[in-house]
Amino acid sequence: MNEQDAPMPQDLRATDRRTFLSRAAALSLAIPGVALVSCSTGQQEHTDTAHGAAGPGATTGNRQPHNSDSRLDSSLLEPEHRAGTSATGSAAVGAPNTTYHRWDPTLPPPAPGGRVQLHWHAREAPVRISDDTAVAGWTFEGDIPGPIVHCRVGDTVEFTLTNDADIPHSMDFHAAQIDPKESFKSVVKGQSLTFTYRPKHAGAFMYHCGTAPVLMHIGSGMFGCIVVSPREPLPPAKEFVLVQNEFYLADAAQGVRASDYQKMLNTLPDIVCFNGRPNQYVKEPIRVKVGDRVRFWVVSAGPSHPCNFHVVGEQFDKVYLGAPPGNAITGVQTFTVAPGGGMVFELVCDVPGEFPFVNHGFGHGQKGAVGILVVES
Ligand SMILES: [Cu+2]
Repeated sequence: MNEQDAPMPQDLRATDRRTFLSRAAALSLAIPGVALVSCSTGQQEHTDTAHGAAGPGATTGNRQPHNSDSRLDSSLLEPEHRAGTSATGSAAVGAPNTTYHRWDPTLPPPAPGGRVQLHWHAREAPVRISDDTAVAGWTFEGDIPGPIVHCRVGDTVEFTLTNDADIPHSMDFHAAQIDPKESFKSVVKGQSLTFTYRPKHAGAFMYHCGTAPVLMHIGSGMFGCIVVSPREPLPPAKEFVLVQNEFYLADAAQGVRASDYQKMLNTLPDIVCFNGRPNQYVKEPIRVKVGDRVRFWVVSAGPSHPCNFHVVGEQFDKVYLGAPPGNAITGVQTFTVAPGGGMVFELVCDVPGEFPFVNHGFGHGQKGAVGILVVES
């Protein structure tokens, strides 16, 4: 028997296992199965601590950065669900009767009074993303993406998350500068968590669930966009929000396709799209008039791929790389929005026509990340 075959002493194996899990969880990489082993050891090293506005079920993950706590891993609480997929709880219930709707990309006006109060629910729900496909969604407020939020720099955003789902969820706003261990921590079923922040910079910011494994939670639908406008308004424009995401889907079962964690790890998506529906703005375009300035607030939610944003037959007068009106570059054909990033794209429609807007990484454009901007005379 060589050294590698020798049985590891029980205490050493447990220590190594805990060390590995601690590191994996700290990186939000806890994976189904691995975390289950952690749970079965019965050797938890810290206890839940409720403080702040969190309920007693929320945890601090106090040995780890971020909110990753392997006891709250998505795989733990529903061992009967289809392994490694989003077909949990009510995520697939009623899917055949779920109707399709176009996701309105219009940027709503900023919240009045300098204060945004949001009370959202983390929900499992089927979401129909095309006539022939419903996905088993993990959602904020029942849709993919979650709602658009619009405020101005310096406004107060007061956010409450209530978790209606069996699996823990959380909220991570990229527009916030805040202690993530406190505010972005996981919330268990029936509990709520409130936090408040004031955005420091303007821009298109992603929000998403940050519960481990983050890949699974974003990949199953828990993401969206908060637009932070500068205090001094940008030039008048027709403003739209485009959030690109990928879907990694298992085969249909009972009229629904669940998100597949192993496919997410392989990063070869079935669908890439804007605002949660492949080709939706080809079927029902975005419409403006000649002479309009058009401003796209583009977020790439990933979970793993960028958006190489381009409008066929147009050039961007300006692309704000961040903090508009600062950081503008001009005369741009295509610019890449990183996963987890957001940028602002402006063009002026000088001539009428139908202008496709695409992810110019065409393997992804072909999978649904394409729409049409109709400019009417
Ligand atoms: Cu989540």
